[in-house]
Order: sequence, then C-alpha cells, then structure tokens
Amino acid sequence: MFGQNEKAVELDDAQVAKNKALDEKIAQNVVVHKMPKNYKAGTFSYEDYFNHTPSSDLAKSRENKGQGMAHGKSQKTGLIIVLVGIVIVGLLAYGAFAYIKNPEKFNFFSAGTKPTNTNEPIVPITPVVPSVPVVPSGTTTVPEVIPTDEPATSTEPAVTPAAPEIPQPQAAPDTDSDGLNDKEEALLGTDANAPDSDDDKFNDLTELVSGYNPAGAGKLVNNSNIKKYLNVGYKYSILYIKSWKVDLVDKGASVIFTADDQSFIQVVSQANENKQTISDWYQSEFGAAPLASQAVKYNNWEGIKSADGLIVYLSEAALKNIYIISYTPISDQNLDYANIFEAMIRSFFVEK
Ligand SMILES: [Ca+2]
Ligand SMILES: [Ca+2]
Ligand SMILES: [Ca+2]
Repeated sequence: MFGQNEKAVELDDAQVAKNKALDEKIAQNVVVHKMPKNYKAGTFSYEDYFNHTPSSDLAKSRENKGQGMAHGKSQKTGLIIVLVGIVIVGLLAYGAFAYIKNPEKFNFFSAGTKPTNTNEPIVPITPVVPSVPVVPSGTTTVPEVIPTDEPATSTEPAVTPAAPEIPQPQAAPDTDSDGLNDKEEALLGTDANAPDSDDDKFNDLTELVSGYNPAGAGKLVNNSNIKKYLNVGYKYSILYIKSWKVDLVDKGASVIFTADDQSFIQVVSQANENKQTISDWYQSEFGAAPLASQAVKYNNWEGIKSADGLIVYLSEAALKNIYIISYTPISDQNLDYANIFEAMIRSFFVEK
C-alpha cells in the first residue's frame, strides 16, 4: 500500500516534471514561432507583443529586463542611448543659449523682407495704366498750308496799335512777356515761349487785338481756334474761342460764351427805343455822363466802357439797338481772358 503510494508519488513527480518540461518547450516554441504580427511589420509594441505571449511568466521576465527585445545587449545599448541623450540635450541647451544671446542670427528672412503670412488676404496686383497726357482744350494745330500771298505784309496796320487799356491778368503767368498769358496762348494756339509766334515781326498780343492771327497767316478769323458767331435776330457777329460753349437765352437776346473754367463772356441785345446815342443812353441809364477815357469806337459802332473794364455798352450808327458785352471772370483777381475779351469786343460788327 505504501509502496504503491510511494510509486504513485514518484509517478506523480515524474509526471509533473515531464509536464513542466513540456510546458516550457511549448512555451519556447510558441515564442520562437509566433512573433507578434506588428513586429514583422516594423511597428512593434509591447502591448501587442505581450498579448500574443502565452506565458505570463515569460512576459513578466522580459518586462523585468526593461528593454523587451534587448536581451543580453540591453546594458550596452542603454549606455549608448544615455550618452546620445546627453549629447542631444547639450546641443539643445547650447542652441537655446545662443538664441537668447543673439536672436538676430536666427532670423532666416533677410532684413526688410516680410515673411509670407498665409493668413493675410491675397491682394490682386492692379495693372499700371499709363496716364493720358492732358491737352489744353483750346490747343489745336496751326493750319499747315500758309498762303504765299501773306496778307500781313501789305494789310497790317502801318502803325502798331498802342497796347489797349484793359484789365491785366493777375493769375495766369505770361512766360514770354508778350502780354498774352499762357492760358490765352493755349486757347489761341500761339507759342507761350515766343512773343512773336508766327515770326512775322508782330507781337502776339498786338496781332490779336488788331484782328490778325497771331498763330499764323491771315486775319484773326482764320485762326483755327477762332469761330465767328452770327446773331440773325439782332444782326451782329462776334468772334469767340471755338472750344467755348455757346448758349442762347430769350431767342438770342442773350448769348453766353462759357470757358472751361466757367468764366464767361456775354452779349445782351435790346432795342434802342429812344434812338439815343450811346453816351446819352449811358447818362440816362446811370445818372452820370461817361468820362472821355471810357469812350471806345471800333468798326461800325461807338461804345462806353465801364470803369472796371469788364462791360462795354454800344450802339451802331443807325441807333436801332443797344448791345452790352460783358466779361464775368471766376474772380476779380483772376482775369485770365481779359485779352480775349478785348479781342471779342473789337471783332463785334453790326451786320446790315
Ligand atoms: Ca505770352
Ligand atoms: Ca507768345
Ligand atoms: Ca506775330
């Protein structure tokens, strides 16, 4: 009975030892042949690895070694990793120190160049359109064909007329000092840098107020920038700047020539009911006789000029109508078209 028991014990021990050896062998075989799937793929994880390990003791023993797969080389590898870590930490510390000491060196964008900010809206580039040069409205080319029979030599007045007593422009400059300011020269097509634009020995202003073309051959009406206005109802004609706007009021009883700057020259016509001379009309109208210096006489009419020079009252020999020609500048200090006003007065003609 005891022997049986002893044998039974021995058998049990032997069986236990055999089973243990088998277990270990199975466990080793499993470890060798059942590597975690992710390890093969190169993305090893401990969690994955232990989940596939059949023996928790084995997993525990490997965990205790600290580096999992490091096995016997773990100490040497750990030392290398520690050394590399120390070097990296040292480099980072040096970099931080260098940045704090001199941050400018770490600005990788050149001075003045703004780094691209992707948060900023993209502004479309506006193409540069070349500006159109401003050409004075009154400037046009002088007629190309100049008649060979220059009327100026034979029909110019033998005596150069004296400079008219007119209000002198105060705003626009007169570059060539010929009496015509630069704005008037632009309107007439004359040379603002030459006192005698057409080189005929007669000064630009002298030609203008004498009824001749200062920009070329012929009379003033031949100037390409000048046009004749004819009023049929009140039977008169007057020259004006072609580019100016012409407005008729009250069936032509008032005609307004407006310049680009909105200054204007106006002709008002009315019946001379009492057939008065212009001097008598002026006295009855204003209560005082005109001064002799105010009297003006051109073509087929006689007139009285206002003291400020901006209005002329006139009547023709037949004393049928009274005509009033006035200049309204944009300001009293800006009589830019005084010479043109004078030229228009002198061009006024009562038609038959
Ligand atoms: Ca001039
Ligand atoms: Ca000139
Ligand atoms: Ca001339």
